[in-house]
Amino acid sequence: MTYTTQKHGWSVVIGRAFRIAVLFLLAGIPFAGGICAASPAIDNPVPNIFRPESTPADIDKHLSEFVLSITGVIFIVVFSLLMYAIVKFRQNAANADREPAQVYGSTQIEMAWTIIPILIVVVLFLASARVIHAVQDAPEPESAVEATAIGHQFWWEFRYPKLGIVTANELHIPVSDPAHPTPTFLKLFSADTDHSFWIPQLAGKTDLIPNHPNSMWMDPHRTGIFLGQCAQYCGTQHAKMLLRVSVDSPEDFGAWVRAQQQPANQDETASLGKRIFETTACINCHAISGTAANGRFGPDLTHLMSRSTIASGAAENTTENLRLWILNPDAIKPGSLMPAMKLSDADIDAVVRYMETLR
Ligand code: HEC
Ligand SMILES: [Cu+2]
Repeated sequence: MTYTTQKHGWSVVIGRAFRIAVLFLLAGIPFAGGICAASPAIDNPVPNIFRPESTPADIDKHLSEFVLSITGVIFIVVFSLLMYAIVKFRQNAANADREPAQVYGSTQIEMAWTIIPILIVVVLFLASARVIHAVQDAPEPESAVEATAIGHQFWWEFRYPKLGIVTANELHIPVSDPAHPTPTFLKLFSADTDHSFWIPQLAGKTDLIPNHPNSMWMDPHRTGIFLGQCAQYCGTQHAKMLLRVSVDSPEDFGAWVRAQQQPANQDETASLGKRIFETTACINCHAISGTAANGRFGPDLTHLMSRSTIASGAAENTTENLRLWILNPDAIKPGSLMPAMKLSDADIDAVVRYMETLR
């Protein structure tokens, strides 16, 4: 039998092996990297599932490590055998004119490569099932804080029904001391399409699905700001649907709750801006307690200035950004569902001044 042959030197073999190895490594990067939120004023390192700060995230991390080590061993074994075969049985002058030995059927080998993978899958399945049960079926203690998250294109609405608080994008929850746990139990809804609530250091992802309430919980072990991201593609501005969780000490959380429960500040110095706000379409989409504005399409603005970012973490909450946002939301978040309101310069200044009284 004749077939064309090509001589393969060592350099070609090593070059190919190197390229294959690089491909495998690249494939692993998204897994290990965590997410890099583009939110301003990050005082926390990049969110990372391998640095958990809450029980569900901790359990998830252990499972990830378990799965990664099993799959890592499989990778090393398969890759080593592959390298061995590539190098050992490569074509050379001595064997260029022959076909390798042709082997057909081996009950032993076929049994082995059927049964071992089945066992591995069963082990991974049982380990996952245990974690799902531990996280999903955890009982809610009396002392839990209850909140509701509603996903909107492209921002988060947070409600605390028992505390009478409505806010947006920045969730405040108390730190949970293991001796007196105060976990936060969240109910998850969606106002439009699928979203996913993901704070890598506090808990696994949970989807927000229209007409299908979901729930999740977290019990942060330390105070601080934790960043996250909508983790389910939900439209053009999905990438700028960031999440910010402030884990507060019990005193700070109490103070935050009391401040949020106050009606909106009625600052007379901003009455012009208030009048413009109340006589334009703003009030169809935004609520400000104690005023005629009771729209629910956009974020509640009653305590706008208590938030450090606007537009779901897309920009810092500064005078310039507020002005730019109201002038043309697309400049900050192209495709956002707030229209450019076409106010005159003077009117925008007045409205921004009013916004800045909403502490
Ligand atoms: C058609 C509905 C609609 C109208 C009208 C509207 N907005 Fe908005 N607004 C939104 C939506 C939706 C968002 C959230 C956008 C996002 O983050 O993707 C928003 C966000 C904002 C924010 C940022 C809030 C935050 O915490 O992130 C401010 C401030 C704001 N709007 C002010 C105004 C003012 C002032 C007017 C009137 C001049 C106005 N809006 C008119 C829908 C509207
Ligand atoms: Cu989303």
